Amino acid sequence: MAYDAVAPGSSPQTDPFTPSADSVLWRKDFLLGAATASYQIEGAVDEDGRLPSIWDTFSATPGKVLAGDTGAVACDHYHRWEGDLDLLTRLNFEAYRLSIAWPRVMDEAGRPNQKGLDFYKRLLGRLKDKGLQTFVTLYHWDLPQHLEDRGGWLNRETVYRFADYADLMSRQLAGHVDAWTTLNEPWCSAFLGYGNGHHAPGLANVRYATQAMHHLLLAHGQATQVLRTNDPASIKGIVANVGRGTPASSSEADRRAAHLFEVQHNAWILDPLLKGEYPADLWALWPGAEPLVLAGDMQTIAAPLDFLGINYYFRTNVKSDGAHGFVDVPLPDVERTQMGWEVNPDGLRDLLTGFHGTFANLPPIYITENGMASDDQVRDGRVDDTQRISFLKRHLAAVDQAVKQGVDVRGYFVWSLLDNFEWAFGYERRFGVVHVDYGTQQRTVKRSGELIAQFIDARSKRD
Ligand code: IFM
Repeated sequence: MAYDAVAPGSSPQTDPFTPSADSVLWRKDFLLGAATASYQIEGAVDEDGRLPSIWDTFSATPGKVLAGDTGAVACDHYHRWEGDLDLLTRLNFEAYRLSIAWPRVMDEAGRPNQKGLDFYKRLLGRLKDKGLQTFVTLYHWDLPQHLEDRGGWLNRETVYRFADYADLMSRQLAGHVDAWTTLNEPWCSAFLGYGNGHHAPGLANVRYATQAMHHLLLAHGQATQVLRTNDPASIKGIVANVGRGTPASSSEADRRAAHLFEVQHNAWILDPLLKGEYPADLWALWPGAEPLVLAGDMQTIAAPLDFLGINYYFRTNVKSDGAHGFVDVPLPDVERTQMGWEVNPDGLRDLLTGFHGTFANLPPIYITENGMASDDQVRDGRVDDTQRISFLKRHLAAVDQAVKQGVDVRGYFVWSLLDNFEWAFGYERRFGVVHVDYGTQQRTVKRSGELIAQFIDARSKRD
């Protein structure tokens, strides 16, 4: 399949990555980085005082993760972090987005675990020495298991424990962090974790999902206040995964279904953060599933953000389920990734311009994740990830179009630096711009990584 319009005689594998001359990508202050997350790369799950997380428990439960994979070793980044940070500089990235494993840095009584803290101090110190900007996420899904044993995100106590954790981290790491993000993708934590059970902790009840979401957002709001006090020099935000829903037909019912899809995926998170209220249509979709909200909660949740992180992967075509919901109707003959996700760069542009039109107080945006999985193989020491190269070019062009339509997008992080543990899909799905051989832990820069490196180098040399 051809993924890109290419000049005769050229090939998308070898074409340099060259955005249009007037693209925002040429602006030297448009940050280009790569992202990872603790449980997906670190391994070393029982070293130096790290406690079990809900993902250790979930992945050890038969049937929950493809092929029975777990994050016990992952990319062994806990031991190989120096080489991995060298890859970032080899690829000329200007920023790195990582997450901290909460169970690595605090014990059950909330006391600091010095060895875990030292790991992140060394890592962030090295990134600063290398001149990279650091985007640090406090919660990318690895909740300490002892908190889940007390109800996890269904228990309001977890909100207060998260604020304590934010307090510890921002006291310890102030000066090492350019941008804090409280949560990565609360939709996944709440809906996949508590609503349909596809992710840890594996509970399946929509009422749980809405209560978990409320507590996650409240934890974000409380943590943001703490971060502002302890580390005033950094910027603070949250990362939302957003979904584009399009109607399967022009019927009123299908257009309503597409609207409800976006309410469930986007407004459920963005409305409380940016308007201080849950979208009323969410309760049309899920009657009677309103969470318990205490006085003052919504004000805490809606405290101003310095930036909003947006993660975007695919578009979903939906139709009415004949009642008050929607069902997916995957389009035939469209380009898809190894995940089966539809490739649709326009969806990213349309969501960004839509948010810009909807929210008067939309903060500056960073695309904190975008990328795709493919079944990449090393052949003769090379990985020609043709589809990824084309995917990245087209999504970056979509970001540029959104900027030209007035959206304040300040940077872009590819997901991911390394192939890694893709949650319920284990190690089969490869998202990295660097290939990882899980048998030997050998890293091989893919062609996409080489082309990104060439572009950033060329940009740095432009007047
Ligand atoms: O791997 C995940 C990441 O942890 C969160 N955002 C989506 C990615 C791809 O599924």
